[in-house]
Amino acid sequence: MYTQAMDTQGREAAEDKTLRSVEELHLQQRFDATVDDGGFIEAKDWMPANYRKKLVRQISQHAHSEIVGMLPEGNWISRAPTLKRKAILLAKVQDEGGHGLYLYAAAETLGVSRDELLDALHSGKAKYSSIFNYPTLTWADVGVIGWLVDGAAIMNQVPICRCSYAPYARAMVRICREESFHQRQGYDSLLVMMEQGTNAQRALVQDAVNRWWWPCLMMFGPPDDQSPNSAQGMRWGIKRVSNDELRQKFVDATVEQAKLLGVMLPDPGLKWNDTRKHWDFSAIDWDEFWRVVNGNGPCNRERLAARVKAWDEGAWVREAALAHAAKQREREAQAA
Ligand code: BYC
Repeated sequence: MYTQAMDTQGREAAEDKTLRSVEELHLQQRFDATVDDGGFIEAKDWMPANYRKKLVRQISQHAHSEIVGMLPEGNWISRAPTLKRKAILLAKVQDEGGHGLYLYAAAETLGVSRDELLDALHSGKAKYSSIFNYPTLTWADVGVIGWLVDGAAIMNQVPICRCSYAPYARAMVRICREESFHQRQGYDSLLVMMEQGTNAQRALVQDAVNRWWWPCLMMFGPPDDQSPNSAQGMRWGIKRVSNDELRQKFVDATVEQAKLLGVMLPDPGLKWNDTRKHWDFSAIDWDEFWRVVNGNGPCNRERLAARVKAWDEGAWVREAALAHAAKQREREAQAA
């Protein structure tokens, strides 16, 4: 009797497993076909566990980058040179906070909680963009961040509007619109300094370009042949264009903008290649990139400490909001 029961259980389990895997195979085929056709996956659709994991990784890193990205420019809000520039910068930094929130919300649709994601950031486990570990030394840095950092961000993010995961793609459409305003305001601010400023102001712009150029090229990530996430990311339509291709597109677009602005890009190897129909540029210092990514850039510790401090000091706001929501629910329940 006992043995029979064991047998039955075993058979049922085996049948169940077979049934599950047929079902899963079917779901996998449907998923693959959608992704291969350039279609979109919604939060409620079946998806492979690794696809979910890869998305949580990328979307949360992206969200953290937006939030940490508020810090270098936030540093200049109280020192903006005019009321107009201050209002623009306030709006821009606030936009970055909003981008972080859309992206955390997109990551939450994959079944992770915001607390988990923020814990990973605050404990130093999660990555965020290397670019935000550099200091903003002068007002010209704010313009250069708009022009070059947001310019690189747009180049990288426009293809993500077609990412196969629909909630991420939808968030990116709005983010990209706002990023293009950010880039324009940065370029405009630099143009004013270059065209109407003093020699000292023009020198500040050139100095900021010299310091930000190479870190901006690193934003696109390691070279394709050293990018462990690229192949699967491209196959799944999470990534549409490769790190190196985007970096090249950015260089090609920026060289022309630099000419109009009247600044030099700090690379003696920058040269038009008539065969490739692209600008050649010198080798990137990937040791510096990995140093920064691994926590040893000029401002890594300062940035993380600022985020942890803001989180700790904001605890009372979160508690008050939760208490208010609980009271409201209670009142609604009593009224019903
Ligand atoms: N910084 O295999 P790979 C903004 C990591 S927000 C740090 O090529 P993937 C803005 C990478 O995570 C800018 N880490 O990775 C905000 C991976 O490590 P894990 C942020 C980097 O994912 C406010 C390892 O290196 N944009 O611009 O295929 C104000 C190997 O790389 C970086 C996004 O997040 C880096 N730069 O490609 C103004 C866009 N690069 O995770 C502006 C969405 C690489 O395996 N993300 N790593 O431990 C992406 O498009 C891709 O994730 C990346 C990297 C192109 C960044």
